[in-house]
Amino acid sequence: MSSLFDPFKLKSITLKNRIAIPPMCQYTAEDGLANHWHDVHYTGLARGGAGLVIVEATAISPEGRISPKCLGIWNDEQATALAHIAKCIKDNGSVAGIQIGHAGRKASANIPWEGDDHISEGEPNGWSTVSPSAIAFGANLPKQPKALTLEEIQSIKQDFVNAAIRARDAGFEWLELHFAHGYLAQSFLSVHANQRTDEYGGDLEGRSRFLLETVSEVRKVWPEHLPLTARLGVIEFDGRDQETLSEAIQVINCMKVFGLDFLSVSIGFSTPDVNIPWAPAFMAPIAQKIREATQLPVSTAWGMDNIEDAVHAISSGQMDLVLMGHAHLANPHYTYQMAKKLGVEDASWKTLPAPYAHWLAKYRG
Ligand code: FNR
Ligand code: XEN
Repeated sequence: MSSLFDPFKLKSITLKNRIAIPPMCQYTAEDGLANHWHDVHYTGLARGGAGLVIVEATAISPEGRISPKCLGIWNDEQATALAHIAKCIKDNGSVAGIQIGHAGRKASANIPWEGDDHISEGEPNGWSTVSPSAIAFGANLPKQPKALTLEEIQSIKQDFVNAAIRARDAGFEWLELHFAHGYLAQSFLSVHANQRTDEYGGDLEGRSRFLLETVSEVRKVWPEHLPLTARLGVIEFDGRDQETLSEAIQVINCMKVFGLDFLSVSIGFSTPDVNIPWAPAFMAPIAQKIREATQLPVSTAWGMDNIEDAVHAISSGQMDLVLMGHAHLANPHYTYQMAKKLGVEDASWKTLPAPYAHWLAKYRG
């Protein structure tokens, strides 16, 4: 059995421990461009010691941004700024990952601290949204999206491929396709959002086609020796959980055939009518189920925010990596502090308190 601070190897990449920081939007970009905030933020996260730092949801097209302040990777200027972030992460001892995605019918939203709702029609910083079908998410996101044409679907797949090429050339070594949280790809899979009657809707084969084709096309440009991963909502907590989980397992097994190396297990968020059983580590047994049913290495987040649950998740074989999000937002050195508690030393933490305390003890007696 593995321990939290054991290395994790996938393809040619070795993470120095089993702790990963999941993608978390910073809502501080202009025109999709990363800036000094992102450099400092991601440097700090890497410096704190996690084996993997995954850069926030980065849009494959302007319309694919969740908000006007989200990162983008649809042009070369953006890719250059992202290359600097990848270097910041690597120079500070972590593997640099990035999540690429399209927000679909949840796009064109105000940033959380300005409402987290759709930007009204006609406002200069908003745009019209797209989805498999013309069905709004509802609740805080009422905008009715336009149903994608077959031609537009092909073009969005190509946007994913172009983004993967830019991520590769920018120096990222771990690519995560955003197939979760009610954004475009998850919407194709979900009956809540997809009522199409053509080959991209209907039965599971139709609803999973966009996801499988995207994995397959991206795999052709993403280097074979680097991990290709996806974040997928495998459960909605909408009362249809057995069916949704069973469908997810079938789709993940197909994605594996098309070249997926790892799955970040998450929640669908395709409908506001859910009853999520919030509790510490509540997604861990679901991640384990996916791991056992697909034989893919997996991670999950959602309340994995204390050392006991993190240690247990890895040592009991529930998952291969633990995603610890807001714990690292509150304290970028959270990994380092867990290591200290467990008595793990890491030479790369040379300016952090533990070695410094050692030096003080030596010279002060
Ligand atoms: C998120 N989350 C998220 N998820 C994702 O797949 N892409 C993203 O860009 C974001 N952005 C984001 C921003 C902020 C501010 C938060 C708090 C969360 C979800 C995140 O990755 C994670 O799943 C949740 O935070 C739950 O994990 P923790 O925080 O309980 O460890
Ligand atoms: C549906 C909300 C799940 C948590 N969040 C996920 C985000 C950004 C907002 C918060 C994401 O996946 N980009």
